[in-house]
Amino acid sequence: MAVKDIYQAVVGFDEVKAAELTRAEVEAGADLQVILNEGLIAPMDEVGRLFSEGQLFVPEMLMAAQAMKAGLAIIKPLLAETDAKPRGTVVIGTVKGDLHDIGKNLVAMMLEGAGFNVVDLGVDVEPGRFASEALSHKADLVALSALLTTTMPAMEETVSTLKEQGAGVRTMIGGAPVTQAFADKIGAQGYAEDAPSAVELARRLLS
Ligand code: B1M
Repeated sequence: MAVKDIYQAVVGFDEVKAAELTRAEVEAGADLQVILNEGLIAPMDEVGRLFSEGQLFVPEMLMAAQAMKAGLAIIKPLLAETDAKPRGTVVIGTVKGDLHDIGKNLVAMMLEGAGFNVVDLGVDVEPGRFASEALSHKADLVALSALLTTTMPAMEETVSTLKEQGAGVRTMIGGAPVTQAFADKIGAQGYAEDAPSAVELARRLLS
């Protein structure tokens, strides 16, 4: 039994095994950062790579993310007791008027798996709420998702509200109808096409 077995459980989409092995490694005294980085974050990078290459699809990525979350749930309370610093805080949500959350949840899980502290506001989130939550959580980045062409204006409104009230927080957007050109037009700092690229972009924006 070793941290690499947790890695294998995550890339093998085995939620139960990922949790059991993480617990066993914690009890055996393994370093929490090693479990996090090598057992839980590294396999999500690999899953993201395989997705980008077209070797894995959304359902598999979701299953891997669930396995990663099962392990993360065990070490998170223990990490909170140490000085472990997250990579940054990301407030994420689907914009006002839009109830689609599958892609947004995937992005949130991948960001969490990559070591970010993620505050998920859910769906149908008002621009003012994004701003107030970003301020109260001292967010480094606000991530907006939209799946409807009719809710793209709410994305623009949210980016403007964040500029007015969000104390300089960076913004990134994504979702099927959204493009880099739209991100440029509304003044968002970044656009990501899918969940793995959202992780890459967040890393870049916060580096
Ligand atoms: Co709706 N729906 N829907 N729907 N729905 C779409 C989006 C639609 C394309 C279907 C169609 O007509 N072909 C269409 C939108 C058309 C348009 O605007 N251009 C549509 C419509 C019209 C509607 C309703 C208006 C239908 C009606 O009631 N008449 C209604 C609107 C409700 C509302 O939001 N106010 C509606 C309702 C629903 C359900 C509730 C039934 C359900 C949502 C359930 C849920 O999310 N919990 C639903 C679903 C499931 C879909 C489809 C079938 C699938 C969406 C999905 O989950 N895809 C969708 C058609 C389709 O896409 N084939 C459709 C899987 C998911 C993993 O992909 O969300 O694209 P996606 O996320 C990707 C990327 O976009 C990206 O990463 C993810 C993967 O890596 N990404 C980000 C997403 N957010 C990101 C954020 C980032 C970065 C990347 O950074 C912040």
